[in-house]
Amino acid sequence: MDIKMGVRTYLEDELAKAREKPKLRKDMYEKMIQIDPKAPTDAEHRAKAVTKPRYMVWRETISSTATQGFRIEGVRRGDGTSSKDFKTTRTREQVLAALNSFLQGYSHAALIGSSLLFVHNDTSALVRMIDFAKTIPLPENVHITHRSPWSEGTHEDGYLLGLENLIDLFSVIEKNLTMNGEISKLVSSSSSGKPSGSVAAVSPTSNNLHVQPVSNTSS
Ligand code: I3P
Repeated sequence: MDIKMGVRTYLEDELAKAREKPKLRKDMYEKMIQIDPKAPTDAEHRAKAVTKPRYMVWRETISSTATQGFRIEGVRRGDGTSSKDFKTTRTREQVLAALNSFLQGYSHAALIGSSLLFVHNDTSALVRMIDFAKTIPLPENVHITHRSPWSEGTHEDGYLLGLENLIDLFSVIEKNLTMNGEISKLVSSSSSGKPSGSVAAVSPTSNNLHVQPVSNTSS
């Protein structure tokens, strides 16, 4: 599962450049009307094109990016099926359903940990930070919280907001597991020597959580 972090997915520089030199994108207009034919303005319908920032800002608001600080980009399941159909997965309930569909009966593998890449099989799970193409140093004397709302010029990215919301959602999954008694089942089956997931090692609140960058391309 690939989760794109942050309350926005474009650099402030990209916005500024696009404002100086607006470039009309027909492909983005097409992607827009496939999801919501009413989304483009009359002028955009006439041009059959939109600018990239217009598309990106709209894209953040139809997904969970703008409100929750992350969005699911794609999932590939153990049975080989995959889905990229998460563009309008926006509410907490919709995201939770998508996370559950990734865990697919192996919800004891729930853990948290730029994009986050989540991988699990039936006994173990990991999370890696990936995709640092848009990771750049902050301008001098600019400080951000990674939590405050973004407005142009603040450079806030919402990364921690997204991470906290994700941890919160995985805690819901974990709580449901405890209520269903699945954790005690797992613990007893692992202590009886049968192969099983180690709940302690995969809990989102566990100290054993492994989150680390796998690329050194960030600047
Ligand atoms: C794409 C997505 C990518 C963006 C790409 C968009 O939209 O926002 O992040 O690439 O722009 O088309 P979608 O996921 O809805 O298909 P960058 O992050 O590299 O800007 P592009 O078409 O200009 O590559």
